[in-house]
Amino acid sequence: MRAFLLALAVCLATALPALSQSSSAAAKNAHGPAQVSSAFHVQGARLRQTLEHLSTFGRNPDGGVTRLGFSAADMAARQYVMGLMRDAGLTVRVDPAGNIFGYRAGTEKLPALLFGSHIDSVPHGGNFDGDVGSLSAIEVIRALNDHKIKTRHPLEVVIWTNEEGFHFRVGVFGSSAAAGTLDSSVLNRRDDQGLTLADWLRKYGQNPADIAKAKIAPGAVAAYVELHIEQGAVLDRAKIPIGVVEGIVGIGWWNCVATGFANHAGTTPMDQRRDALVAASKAVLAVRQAVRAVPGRQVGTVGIMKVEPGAPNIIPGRAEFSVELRDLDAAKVHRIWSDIQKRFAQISKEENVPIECKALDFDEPAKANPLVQQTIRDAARSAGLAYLDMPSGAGHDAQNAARFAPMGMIFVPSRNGISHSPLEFTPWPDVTNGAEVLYRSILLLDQRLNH
Ligand code: HGY
Ligand code: MN
Ligand code: MN
Repeated sequence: MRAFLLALAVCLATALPALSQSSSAAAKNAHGPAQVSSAFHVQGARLRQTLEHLSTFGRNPDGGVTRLGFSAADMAARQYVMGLMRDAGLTVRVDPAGNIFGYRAGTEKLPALLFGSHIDSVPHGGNFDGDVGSLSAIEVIRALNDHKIKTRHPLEVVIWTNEEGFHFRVGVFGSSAAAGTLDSSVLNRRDDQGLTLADWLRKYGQNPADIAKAKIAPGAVAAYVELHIEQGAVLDRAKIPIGVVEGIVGIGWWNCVATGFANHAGTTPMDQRRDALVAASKAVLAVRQAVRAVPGRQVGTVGIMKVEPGAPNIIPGRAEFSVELRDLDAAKVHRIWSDIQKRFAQISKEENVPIECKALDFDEPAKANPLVQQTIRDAARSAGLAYLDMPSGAGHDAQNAARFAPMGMIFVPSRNGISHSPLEFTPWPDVTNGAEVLYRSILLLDQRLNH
């Protein structure tokens, strides 16, 4: 993440024509505190109250949540969020992938402006990842209602299904279905309870056979905007309230199995072992070496390691582990994966332990649309908020939305850059700032887009 700092550009110089609500006191100093120069439209206290309530679904004793996509906690949270949408006057529908849409009519026959995020979490996650963008989108609708503002474009709030993808190892599931890139064979994957993804879709009231109908045709959406916490420390360190995302990394997931031979740990001499964990351990280091072997901001992680049979006095016979690679350049991810496979082949030879890997998921990287980015900058400026252009090292549903609509993302700071942790925190004023920039971005896009 530190490397990201090198790529940052402070972008305050170029102003587009002023907005109707804009103030002349727009932020001039990217490092200064937010100068709120014009009245905010969203209500921070109301938004916070809904975020705090959402955090009760799947809450862990340590304060964070485990609200996996396709779980009882997620189901209950979805009901709560659908209730908030209806209370805000939205017409709610759920698509065959379980994505929730809340519709508000426009005054002209135009495609909808779509905005939202996700409410599922990683295991032992926090209360801001996804939640902020989801509930801010609903707050934007409430604020428009408060101010009796009608838009030309219809507005649609979206809550995507199973963004984190821990369950069934398929990240950005719902938005992949919307982009038409979902490999439908994932519907047959089975979880620890013996249920398939298709079974869970049925529990969510959907017919898995209809999954292809979740696809959104290019042109059917005027633009997609997602507000999200940064999940890194760039904004927090620089004390800048708003990030304007330039692009989102591509993410590849693989599952690998090292197959050795389980045997007595006391009687098998050291030179006669086929230790699956030793091979897998070398593989973990090989991933790091391959990722570091080329210059750039790419990252690679082994986050899961399961060892069998798992006893102090048995040589491990099987080790199953994950590999994750990320970069803004998909080709680079694939090149590094090729290098890793060569290294694994060498380790297999050295340890006499075959290592076999299967591709589980690949989320293509995506660039934000220049007009949407500029609109977000203008929205931030009009609210008196300094901003920074930056890449996203985390994956988001927005990267799928970019396949069917011009896409942009708004980031708000994550304290100390901590995320996917119960310690994840975004100060409440920063949450409000993000929601206000979303509000203003939507209204500006409504003015600027004629399709
Ligand atoms: O894993 C990710 O990057 C995201 O938070 N889903
Ligand atoms: Mn996440
Ligand atoms: Mn997220």
